[in-house]
Amino acid sequence: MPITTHRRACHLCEAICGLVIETDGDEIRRIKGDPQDPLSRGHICPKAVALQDIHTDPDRLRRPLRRISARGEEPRFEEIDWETALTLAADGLADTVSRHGVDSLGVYLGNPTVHNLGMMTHQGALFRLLRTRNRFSATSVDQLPHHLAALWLFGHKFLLPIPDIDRSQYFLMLGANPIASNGSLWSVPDVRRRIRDLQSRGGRLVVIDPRRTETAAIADRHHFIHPGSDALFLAALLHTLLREERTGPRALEALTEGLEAVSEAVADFSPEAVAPHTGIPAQALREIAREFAAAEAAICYGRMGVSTTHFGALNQWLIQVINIVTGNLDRAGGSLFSSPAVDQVTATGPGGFARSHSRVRGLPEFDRELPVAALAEEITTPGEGRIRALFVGAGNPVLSTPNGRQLDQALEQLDWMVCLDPYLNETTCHADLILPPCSPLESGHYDLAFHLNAVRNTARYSPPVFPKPAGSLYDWEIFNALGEKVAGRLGQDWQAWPPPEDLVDQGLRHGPYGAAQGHPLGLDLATLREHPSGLDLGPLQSQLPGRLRTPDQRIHLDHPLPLQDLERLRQELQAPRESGLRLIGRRHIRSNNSWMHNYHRLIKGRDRCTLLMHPQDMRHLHIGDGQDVRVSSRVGSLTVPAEASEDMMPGVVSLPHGYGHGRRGVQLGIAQQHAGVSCNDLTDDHWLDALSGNAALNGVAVSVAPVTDSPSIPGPLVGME
Ligand SMILES: Nc1nc2c(c(=O)[nH]1)N[C@H]1C(S)=C(S)[C@@H](COP(=O)(O)OP(=O)(O)OC[C@H]3O[C@@H](n4cnc5c(=O)[nH]c(N)nc54)[C@H](O)[C@@H]3O)O[C@H]1N2
Ligand SMILES: Nc1nc2c(c(=O)[nH]1)N[C@H]1C(S)=C(S)[C@@H](COP(=O)(O)OP(=O)(O)OC[C@H]3O[C@@H](n4cnc5c(=O)[nH]c(N)nc54)[C@H](O)[C@@H]3O)O[C@H]1N2
Ligand code: SF4
Ligand SMILES: [Mo]
Repeated sequence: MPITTHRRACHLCEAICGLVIETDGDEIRRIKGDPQDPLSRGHICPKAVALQDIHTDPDRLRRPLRRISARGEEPRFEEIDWETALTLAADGLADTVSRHGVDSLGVYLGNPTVHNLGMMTHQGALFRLLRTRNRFSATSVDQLPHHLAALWLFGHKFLLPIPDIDRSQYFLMLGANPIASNGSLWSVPDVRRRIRDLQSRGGRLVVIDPRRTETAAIADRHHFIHPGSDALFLAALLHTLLREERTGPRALEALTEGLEAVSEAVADFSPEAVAPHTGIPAQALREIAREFAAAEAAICYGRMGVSTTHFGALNQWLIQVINIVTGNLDRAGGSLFSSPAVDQVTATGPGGFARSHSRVRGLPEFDRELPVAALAEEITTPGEGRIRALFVGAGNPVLSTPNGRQLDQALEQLDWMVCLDPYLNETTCHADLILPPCSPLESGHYDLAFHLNAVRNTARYSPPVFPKPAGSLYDWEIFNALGEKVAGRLGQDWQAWPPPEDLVDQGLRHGPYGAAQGHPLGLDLATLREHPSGLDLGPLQSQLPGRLRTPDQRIHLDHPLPLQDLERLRQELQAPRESGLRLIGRRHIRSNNSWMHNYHRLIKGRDRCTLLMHPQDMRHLHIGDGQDVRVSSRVGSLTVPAEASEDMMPGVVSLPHGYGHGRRGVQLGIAQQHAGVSCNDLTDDHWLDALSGNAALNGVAVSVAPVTDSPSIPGPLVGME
């Protein structure tokens, strides 16, 4: 057969790289970067080939599964046909809400939801029908603080300022490792080259991280910081900028209000006062403040390492206030809002916060979702509104949420559970039904989420590479079928949603480049299809005040919630810093959260699920390199090999998340050979950002002790504590 060339955006991470995929019949021959893609310009990472491995993986489910063993027993499943599966699923959902009320159904949606067009467009309708308040997602173990800061400052949860690295001169980066992650809330393919370009223009990258990461290694300067102390560092940075009057230029002043209140609130946070807490000398902080203010254009950006700490929301708010007061918001080379072709800012509501609270612990909702740290207790605590049945879509919360072991056990107390997922894994093995969508390469793709966060305005539609095999369903078809059946059971009206492509077409027509907006491009899906490598819509532009969604189109710096949280931070400043080891996470370029360990090409090589420790801490605790150690936190303990690393800050240990595949019932042949342990068996469902309810996955207090009496156990048994 002749070779066919397909062009497609990779949906696996936020970088949305353009790919050229060569196929021969139903086989993939080659996957390489698409040099014509205006955003990624030919860049790809090693995970791109995993698209092929996902597609051919024998463990990927092709037919729905029904559980045939009782709860508490070793999970066993049988394949069933789609009609039976959808009927059973709809019956389960409808029965739950009609017998026990809408809140007895819990919903958790995981990270791949936002990387999947059909899930983005079609999940909402089903859950509007079911009306439960017990909705959860990966947002509250991730980017919740960014949405809150955006809501408080700019009036819309999706108004996230994007670091304009390509035109910047100074980049202050806290708690992010884009060389491994390829960027987050910042779609920035080929970030290594962009950093190199920044440096060759005479610009500088300064990284603040408790580990000398792959990104820190290429930075102009790196400072270790005690985990969880960034809010003190940022408050002192703001304090210094304001005291030394290093604010300006004036452009934003006319748009902002409430600076005096902020100035007062950070008065106590001098560089000298915070230094013992952060570990960063006062002089170094002052230098950063001066360089940042003096740079022609500067960026302050922070990601997981500051979001998932006990001051996550305050961190993200402080970061944007620093960008605003130095005049770096809405400025080329600073941070700007994007203008995506399908604009989620105009298409969705602004989001709201703390309008209701979780039943058991009273944690605040955000955008009608509750913090996932509360999921287990909402299942296990008796009373009105207890979650009895659970829908999980594209998520693996047993491995990805704090105190995952507790959730693992809680899931066994459910009456019923259904998962929309292509794998039988640590979470889905608890389900009564698993509904597997077809392979991603059999679906069309338009990235509704990540064009919004990209360093350049571009748009790209990817048609399916392979036709959908007979007897399989897209994620969106599953949602439509469930909606119809559930509505029938509940006696409610239902209208099937059109295919995602139709919705993208409408979104493009009504977006900023669409005919409905009178734009000369008159963009629609047909036009976009004529540009298989994507359409370049230009660099990010200044858009203030027009883009703001605050009622008066001004930025109010004195929002009461972050200002009150500075009071909580002040208490931290006054207390002595607690001693003891702190646990942080890490990511690796060849992995992606919990679900990409089943591909030989990515997982091969040396064990990556190790506890990195500074040699000084290891000597002190009598731990040898490679020796098994017992790591314990308030909620649990596990055994893992220790690995000596001079790149760790002394007093800090690092373990990646997403491992722990050696549990019973899992059907991931390759991942089980590299099972590792789950970092979230140590993270604490009660160690949160008190303001937002976001999980504090970083900075968890742990103790580490050598395991002397047991030799290291190879293979899957390691995870089975
Ligand atoms: N300790 C610690 N924990 C963390 C983090 C950390 O840094 N440290 N990071 C957190 C972050 S940022 C995130 S985003 C979360 C992720 O948390 P989750 O989203 O809960 O977990 P994932 O590992 O992304 O699991 C994705 C699931 O989706 C399935 N899937 C993949 N593609 C598709 C698809 O196209 N359709 C459907 N229906 N299913 C699909 C996979 O089989 C898998 O079961 O983890 C969080 N947990
Ligand atoms: N290869 C790969 N790519 C991915 C993913 C993946 O799992 N693997 N996951 C994707 C997802 S869902 C997300 S959300 C993004 C995340 O993207 P990033 O946030 O860029 O990735 P992380 O590696 O989590 O980076 C967090 C950094 O914070 C540091 N850190 C920990 N605690 C602290 C602290 O208290 N203060 C400071 N200043 N730093 C701290 C850690 O050492 C780490 O270097 O990556 C995405 N891309
Ligand atoms: S960087 Fe992300 S989007 Fe690009 S090829 Fe790798 S996984 Fe795909
Ligand atoms: Mo994430």
